[in-house]
Amino acid sequence: MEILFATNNPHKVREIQSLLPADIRILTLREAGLDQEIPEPFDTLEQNAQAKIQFALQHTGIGTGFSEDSGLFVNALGGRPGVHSAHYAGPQRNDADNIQRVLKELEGHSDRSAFFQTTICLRWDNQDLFFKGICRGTLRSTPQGDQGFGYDPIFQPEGADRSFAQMDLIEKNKYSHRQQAVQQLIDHLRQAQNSR
Ligand code: ITT
Repeated sequence: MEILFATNNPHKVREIQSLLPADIRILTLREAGLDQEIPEPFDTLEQNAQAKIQFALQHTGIGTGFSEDSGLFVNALGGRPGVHSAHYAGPQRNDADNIQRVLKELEGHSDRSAFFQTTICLRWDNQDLFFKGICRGTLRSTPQGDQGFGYDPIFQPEGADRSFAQMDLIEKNKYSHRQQAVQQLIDHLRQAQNSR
């Protein structure tokens, strides 16, 4: 099976493809002929995920696919950067700048707890289905590691002693928000395949 994944983020493609069984292959936006930024105008992960897959399907003419919207929610910052994680420090969407802004805003706060949350929206048989995952942890005061993407260098998941960016993909997947949501996506795709 080949399924459209409506994202412009190659790290998400890599992480999700690594979790999918060998017989489910991601079709990227570029492979589907769409090479543009997809608008994310809403305040919730769910609404943005739904908007992304709707936009991608409309512009490619494909009938089925999924999208993913995610973010880092920092408790001492009232949940920021949240849905604005990708461009928190500005439209340049730069990971290092985003990290510096979060660390600066956290200065003086003793509560360094945070969580990643992700919502996948699967458009299947003309229905939108949502799958969610959460990974709780704490924010380190200095970035560590060079793997992964986004806020990985400062995020340490509960139960680990190092940052996501110090882990390889297999280890990150043991904890990650994305892995939890993808597992539900796989279960749904399997059930749908079996009932055909
Ligand atoms: P698409 O919208 O094209 O899928 P994007 O990077 O713009 O790609 P989002 O709008 O969902 O994606 O923003 C998610 C941001 O949250 C992402 O750019 C990172 O800054 C952060 N993020 C999400 N998951 C993460 C993870 O596993 N590790 C580190 N940072 C993550």
